[in-house]
Amino acid sequence: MTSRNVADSATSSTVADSATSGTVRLTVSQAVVRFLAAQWSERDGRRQKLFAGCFGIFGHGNVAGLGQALLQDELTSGPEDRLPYVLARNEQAMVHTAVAYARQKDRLQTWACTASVGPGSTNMLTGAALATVNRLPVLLLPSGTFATRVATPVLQELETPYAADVTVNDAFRPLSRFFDRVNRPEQLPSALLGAMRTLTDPVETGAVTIALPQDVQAEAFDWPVELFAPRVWRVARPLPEAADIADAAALIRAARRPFVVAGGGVHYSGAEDALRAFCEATGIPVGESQAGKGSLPHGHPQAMGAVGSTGTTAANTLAAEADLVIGVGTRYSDFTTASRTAFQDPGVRFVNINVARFDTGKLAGLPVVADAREALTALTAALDGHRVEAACRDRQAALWSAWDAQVEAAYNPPAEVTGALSDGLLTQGTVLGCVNELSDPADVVVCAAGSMPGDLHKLWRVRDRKAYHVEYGYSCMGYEIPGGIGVRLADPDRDVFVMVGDGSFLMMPGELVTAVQERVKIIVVLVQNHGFHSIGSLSESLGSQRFGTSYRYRNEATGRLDGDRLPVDLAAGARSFGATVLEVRDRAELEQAIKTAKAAPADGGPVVIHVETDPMVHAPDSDSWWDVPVSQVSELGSTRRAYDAYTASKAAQRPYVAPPGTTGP
Ligand SMILES: Cc1ncc(C[n+]2csc(CCOP(=O)(O)OP(=O)(O)O)c2C)c(N)n1
Ligand SMILES: [Mg+2]
Repeated sequence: MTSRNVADSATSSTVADSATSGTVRLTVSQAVVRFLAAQWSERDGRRQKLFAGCFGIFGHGNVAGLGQALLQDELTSGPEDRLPYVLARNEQAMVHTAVAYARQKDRLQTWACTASVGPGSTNMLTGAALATVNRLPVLLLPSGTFATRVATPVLQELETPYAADVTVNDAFRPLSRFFDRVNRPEQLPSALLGAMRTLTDPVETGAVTIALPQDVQAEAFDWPVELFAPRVWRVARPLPEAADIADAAALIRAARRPFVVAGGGVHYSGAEDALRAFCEATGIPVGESQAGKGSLPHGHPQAMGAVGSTGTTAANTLAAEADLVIGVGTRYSDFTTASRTAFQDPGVRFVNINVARFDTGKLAGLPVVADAREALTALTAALDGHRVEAACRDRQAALWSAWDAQVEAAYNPPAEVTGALSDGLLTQGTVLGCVNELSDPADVVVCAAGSMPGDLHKLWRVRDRKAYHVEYGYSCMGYEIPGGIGVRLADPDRDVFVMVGDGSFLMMPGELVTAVQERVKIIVVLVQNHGFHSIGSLSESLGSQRFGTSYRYRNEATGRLDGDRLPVDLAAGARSFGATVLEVRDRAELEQAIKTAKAAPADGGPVVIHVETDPMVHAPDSDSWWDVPVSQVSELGSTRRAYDAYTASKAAQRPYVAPPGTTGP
């Protein structure tokens, strides 16, 4: 850090820099910023800054602490040493942006996020949960009320009668993989080191929180200069145990119908080529979770696409028949296992390759604790010459072409479907098809909640390993726009298509302003269907009659929310934020708008394509199930009928507890 360029040495803290004392006098906030700017990550011999910058929204809790430190950094540090600051519009959103950035960077880089005391900080809680659920690194710096408590209670302080040291920031504890509160400057170094260790550990990573009381942020201290020396954190690739690989290979050789479930760990490890080599050598087919989609490119003979509740019929048929499931980097969420109904062979067993021992134990699988790329490479070698029967491979091809024909029909619906659409609206399948076909292979599609994640999972043809970004660990409405910004900041050479429903848009439209401010080009495809179509369909299937899922006036006659549609104009709303908005009514206009958006300048800010769809045309069926409990007693016939259907489906649910290597049900 000796290269730091200090503008005003008379007032600068670096006056205290001394080779002899070996200390430097800085505030806690200045120390945080200086430390973060000097952290690097490294994997496979490549190094990058661990922090691309710091998002923030200031209030009295951080304006004079971290705010002052970021200002001083911006004015006095060279571009190489700086921790760039970006103003966001909502604290939850800035965490989403950071997390999306980290995902696009394979968890090797992220951002810090500073928020003010109270609501600013608690706004970050949802982002924290999303990061931890998805195992994506982000550093959160919530501000706390005075550590000294001199004038307690201060503005926005939570007073807890039975525990004077509880603050709202304690709510971060269950959501964080590492939490510390720095009440004294002396505590900062160990907090920072613990935070970096966690962020760069592929097993532990997630939200990392260092709570900084507002008075402590401004407190000066003599820090050892070594604290700020550049530091490199190597992101590990743990190797598998030889005995585990031998056992896994023996199970695969003995299996008649093995099937791979590829999860997000394939991407984070960069194991796509290793997976492809494994599949090509063995002929074993692959189904993908949401996070794992794109592990094999569309069109690869072993790529059966999405598996589970929103899966393809090809992957789901093979999953149902599999006698051995090889999970690679998957958490086995309920969507992936179709709530534990996807694997129906009575003798099915599991081999679980995962860097996290926690995940390897799931479904009573054989644990192979290792980096996905390393384990797959070792397994391919151990299986030398082994191949599934030719008939299995023929079956994969037949199942896939049957499914792909359904995708084609969803993307280009036949005249009998389009002719019956209300008001000549487009189907959601047509919208996804147009974007899929007119985007470049490397362009990234971003989505998180509503009916589109499921449709994208089934339908979207992924042609590049980093081109599919659906957040479905937390499935958080409002992630889409800030997430798209994060992807674009991480990967400015790719166009980013943010697919967002009207409901999700209304949750977090304000980050369009951040995209305008930073001139970040994201192409937002805003799908207007006047409410929560996904939950409406779910509600109907569960006997709840689409209750409360449509955006309508309260009807004076009925007293219910079943009046006329609300006169919201989301296109005008987006325009008012400074975005370029293209409104389309038919397929030709949509295609033209996508081309116009792609041709828009790279630094021209967000382009919003507003399209209205007919939500009643569904994507092809997955032949699958998702466990959402239905009321066991009801005065409504619709609910009683749904309960009967629910109990019938529930009968297929299995615990998967048999040990690996055993036979029989
Ligand atoms: C923050 C948050 N609140 C609630 C939900 C539950 N939820 C899932 S999808 C959805 C509706 C999404 O509506 P929209 O974005 O319009 O998409 P559509 O269902 O119409 O496709 C809701 C309320 C959620 N996932 N996230
Ligand atoms: Mg909607």
